[in-house]
Amino acid sequence: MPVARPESSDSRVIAHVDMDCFYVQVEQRKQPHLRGQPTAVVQYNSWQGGGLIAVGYEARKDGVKRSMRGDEAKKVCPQIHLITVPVARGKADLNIYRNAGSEVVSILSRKGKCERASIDEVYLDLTDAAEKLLKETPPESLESIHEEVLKSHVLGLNSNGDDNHKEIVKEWLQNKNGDPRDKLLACGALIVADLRLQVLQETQFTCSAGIAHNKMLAKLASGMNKPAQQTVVPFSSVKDLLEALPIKKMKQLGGKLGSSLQVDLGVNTVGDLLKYSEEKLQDLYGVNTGTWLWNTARGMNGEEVEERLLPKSHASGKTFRGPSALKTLSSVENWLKELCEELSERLQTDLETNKRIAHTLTLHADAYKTTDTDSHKKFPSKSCPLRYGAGKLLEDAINLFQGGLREYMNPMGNQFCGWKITNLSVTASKIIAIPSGTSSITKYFHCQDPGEKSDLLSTLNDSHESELKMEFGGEQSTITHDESETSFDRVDLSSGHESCSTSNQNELQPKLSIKETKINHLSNGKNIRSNVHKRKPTKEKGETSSILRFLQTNSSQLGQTSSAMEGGSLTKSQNRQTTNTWGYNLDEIDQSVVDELPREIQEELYALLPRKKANMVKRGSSIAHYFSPK
Ligand code: DCP
Repeated sequence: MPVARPESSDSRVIAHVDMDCFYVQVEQRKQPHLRGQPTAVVQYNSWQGGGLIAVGYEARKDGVKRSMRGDEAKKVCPQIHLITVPVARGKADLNIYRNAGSEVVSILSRKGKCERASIDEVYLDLTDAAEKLLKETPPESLESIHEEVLKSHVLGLNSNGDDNHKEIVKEWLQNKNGDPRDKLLACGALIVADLRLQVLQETQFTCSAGIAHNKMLAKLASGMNKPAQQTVVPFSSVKDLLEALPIKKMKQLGGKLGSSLQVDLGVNTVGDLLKYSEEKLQDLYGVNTGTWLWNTARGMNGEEVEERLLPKSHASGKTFRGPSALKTLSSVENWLKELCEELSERLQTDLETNKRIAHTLTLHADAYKTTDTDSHKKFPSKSCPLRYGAGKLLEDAINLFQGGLREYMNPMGNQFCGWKITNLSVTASKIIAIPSGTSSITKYFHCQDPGEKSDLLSTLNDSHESELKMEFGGEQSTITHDESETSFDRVDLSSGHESCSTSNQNELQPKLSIKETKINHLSNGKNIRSNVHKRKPTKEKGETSSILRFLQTNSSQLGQTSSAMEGGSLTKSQNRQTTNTWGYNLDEIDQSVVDELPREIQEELYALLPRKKANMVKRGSSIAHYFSPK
């Protein structure tokens, strides 16, 4: 349900930029001879020539629509070029489109807060840039204005198709006596036109844009004049714009809520909503949605542009139409393997490139029952904490699927047959940047003197290195000891492996019994407080074999491995005397071992592990192997 947010200011300058027939442009850049030719991109699916997912504007002129299949498009436009999306693992591989989207985002983010909203669209908050421009070089002071700005559509100017269009727009842009809010939008139009030209020059892609005082209006406007054009929504034009706008065209009203407004209230346009009081709408749809509807009818929307250049989640999915629907657990597992491998690669790339960690894995499926009248029941989506590595993702995804299937099929009758899966996807979400500059586990690996660099760190380039530099002491990295509560998860080595028992917790664990760690977040200079450990120990103190004690040390004992680790097990007395550091470089640590560590430590390690998993020295598949004598 939509949530109303107070309009933060009606003089913000917000732009929504949307690429034109994006996948087609990406393909045309790859194959320049297709430029100017009717072209469409089709799904990887040979049935009736595959479904169209992007249609170039030349083909649209000939009547080709996205709802068509390749064969139909060929009938309508025999000269059309149909390009099939690249394929990997038996499914569409969208990487080239994602990467092309990233190229565009990196350009559009040059002038203000930038939110990547999808593979080919972004929101920009250009308020500061527009205010600066207005102060320093207001449009009225400009001798000439670029063609691209003059081609803008300004709602309410009634200049479309007019021979004098550019003159009329120029007058509006340079109107000394104009509404101050319009002046800001005029500056926004100049900035956006410039950004769009930069995108064209640097990527060869065209895009369209809407420029308004909020996200909702900007989004509405960007689609009004395509391709390669921009539309401005002055405050004075909002009422007319919304009056005639079909209710279903409004973002968030395309579904059930919009249908209810049509059917239950007879509301057909956004303007029709104006006759309802806020209280009435709240009575009908709840407080939040009621207020949101009331605001929407007036073109008000307080949603902020979030600073986000990277996707919010990663998903890998596949549709199985008609006879290709999946009917057995093993076929589902085979596909989950493909999907999890793809997801794992993308997570790894995100981790290495952007130092971000995903926390939640969700499995979605569409299913129907062949034996049941209850065919409308939805297959439940299931989530769990995300574990890195394709194998672990797969294991968890299979469990989630089976959990969903049990619920879907109603296990009372224990009937698991007669289902078909038509869509399957795995999604990684809650992606969070790893705080850099923390008082870090890395100091426990080779040459861990706070002033020294580890082997790994010294191989990193300067900029990376400065981000990874560890902060010690003072407010920036305060570790609170809490002897009474052991708050890190223990890693239990007893299951089938050598066990290391710890007798003296206070001696061996004080530095790691952290309740709260203040982390100096170097990237934004703010101190953020992280409650790192919440989980309870699973064993009594003194009984637990924990990796953590191997990670506590002081700088004078660096580089030493425990001489007491004979045969992988330690006696109580040996433990008391031991100086325990891990004598391994980070890149010697096997990934499956990292997976056994507490999540907070995993996050740090993943950020540091270089992209050379293949080169990793495999000591063993379990943490226990790291405790044998060196
Ligand atoms: N896309 C897809 N499946 C869909 C819709 C779109 O894979 N059902 C892909 C192909 C599009 C891209 O997403 O090129 C962006 O979708 P848009 O809806 O923005 O449409 P286009 O960019 O293709 O065209 P337009 O110029 O109308 O925005």
